[in-house]
Amino acid sequence: MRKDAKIYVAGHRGMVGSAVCRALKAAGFGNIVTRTHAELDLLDAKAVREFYEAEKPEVAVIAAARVGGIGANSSANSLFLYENEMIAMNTVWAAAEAGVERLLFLGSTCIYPRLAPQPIPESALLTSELEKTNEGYALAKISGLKLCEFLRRERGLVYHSLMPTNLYGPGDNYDIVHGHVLPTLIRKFENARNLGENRVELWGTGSAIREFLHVDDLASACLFSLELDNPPDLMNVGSGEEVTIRHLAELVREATGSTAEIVWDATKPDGTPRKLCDTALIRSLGWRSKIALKEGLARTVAAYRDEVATGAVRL
Ligand code: GFB
Repeated sequence: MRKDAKIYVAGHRGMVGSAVCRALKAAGFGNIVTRTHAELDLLDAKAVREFYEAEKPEVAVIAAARVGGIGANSSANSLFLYENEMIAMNTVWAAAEAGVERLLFLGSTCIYPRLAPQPIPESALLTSELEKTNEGYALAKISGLKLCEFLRRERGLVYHSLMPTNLYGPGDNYDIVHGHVLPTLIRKFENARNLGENRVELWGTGSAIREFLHVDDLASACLFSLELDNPPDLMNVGSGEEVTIRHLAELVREATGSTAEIVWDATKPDGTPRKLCDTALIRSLGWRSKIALKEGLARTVAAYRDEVATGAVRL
């Protein structure tokens, strides 16, 4: 990619989009186009078409999405399906119509079947049933990546996708009910430490296994894949570092300095039992993650404290 290429980053205020913008700027890409939600509603097909026609970006990175943890997804599958489907269709289709040469679409490893072989290879896509708690989100992301694949095949456009595993990092959403597990645990243990509470209630049984990737590692994978002349249609991005939710809780408790006892609410869902992605493909091309979970966790707790202190935190 030329350093002066005009690059549109959709979702630049989110955790992923802001990390992608940071990485692009650090790598010397200075011509980045963004729009806030108030300036451009990605659910509005006409507005998105007009935006692409007016701006004519050469490259687009689609990091905009309605995201959330198991609580948010399972209580609003319809909303997660509708909004993410519209965002994907509008941003990808209008890009093709406006002649955007290159597009990177971001999804999530929840597109894979609930009981996919572990570690999950890209070839597991659409081989069996999805996890019910995030079926809406997964279906929308599958549509988005398929639209990229079809456009590439039919029109020769280099539109491709990355599927990151569970992400965390600065700028995350710390909402106790709607957030993902890692940021929610940071907030719960921080609150317990600050308020001197001696117990923290967590969801499920703690037996589910998740893999976590720092968002700056994902941003580096985005730049890496955009620099490939002929990227695979779909590539997983992960750290290979798996933990049970129980162990994660202990790590977060330690990172925050809390001593609260952990209590499990087994009436809440565990979700997919295990979700480790197979990263052989992206590693074979030369990319690997750099930020280990313990280090990333320490950095994220520090970032959370800064965000709270400056009032920038998303709760
Ligand atoms: O990140 P998370 O909410 O979603 O993690 P998924 C859920 C796991 O953490 C479940 C446990 O096993 C929960 O039982 N958990 C324990 C908690 N305590 C808590 C808590 O206080 N809050 C939360 N949120 N979980 C998401 C999908 O699945 O993964 C999204 O819903 C997306 O669509 C994302 O794909 C990457 O990992 O289960």
